[in-house]
Amino acid sequence: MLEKMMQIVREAGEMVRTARDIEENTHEKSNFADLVTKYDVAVQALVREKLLALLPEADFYGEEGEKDAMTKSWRFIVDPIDGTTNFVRHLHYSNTAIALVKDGHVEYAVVYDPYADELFSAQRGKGAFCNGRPIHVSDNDVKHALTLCGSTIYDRSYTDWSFSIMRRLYDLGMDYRRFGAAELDFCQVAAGRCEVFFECCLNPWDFAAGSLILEEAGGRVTQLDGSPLDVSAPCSVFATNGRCHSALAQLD
Ligand code: LIP
Repeated sequence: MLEKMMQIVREAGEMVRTARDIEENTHEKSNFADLVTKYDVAVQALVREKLLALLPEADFYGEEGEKDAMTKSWRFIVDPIDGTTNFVRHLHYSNTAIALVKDGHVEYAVVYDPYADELFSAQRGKGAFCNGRPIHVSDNDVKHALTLCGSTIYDRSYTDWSFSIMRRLYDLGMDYRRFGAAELDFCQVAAGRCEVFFECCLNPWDFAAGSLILEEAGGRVTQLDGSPLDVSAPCSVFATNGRCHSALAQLD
């Protein structure tokens, strides 16, 4: 199953990498910061067709368009282009993310960055990989932690909370970055390149795949109040290399 998901996400990535006339085919969804392009829709259609051919008995829950009622044990959770704004603005930090969930637990995950040609993958209990090579979180402490921030740009009611957490993490750690594609941010922590990623509210397609990859790389993922993630609904995310988690707990 994982190998076939990797083939599908690579095919999706090639559509993203070779996209043309992006700006002309971009529209607003819920507000000016919530964008969708014809490529988001096309990539999701391609991925949906191939994944349901692979596992017809699964639900499909993608960012764009109609979402299946979640009635089955198996469910694909897909972000066809995570980092859509980066994609539209030619800031090459976007990915396609696919998680396969069974009874609410992510069992398989792939996240592919076509610009860097980095395919992150994990199967529960079998470790995390980047292009087939094992990856593991860093052992850096809080003082040496690089934090990746999310800003929940689609709902400005989270702005004060987001910047309050960013300031507290900045004061305790080394520095912060804001890259704009959550699933890839999880993978940077999993690969040991950064130590923390947080966002005050994310949809399941923005965290389901990355959360398994990070856990399988030795990291820890909770909501900001320390409770488990819920892949059936939007929630906050607090993802670390493990060593930094308890030191930074109670950020909510
Ligand atoms: C994006 C996330 C990002 C978040 C944005 C947006 P999209 O996903 O990856 O972390 O801050 O609001 O949700 O919409 O580009 O797939």
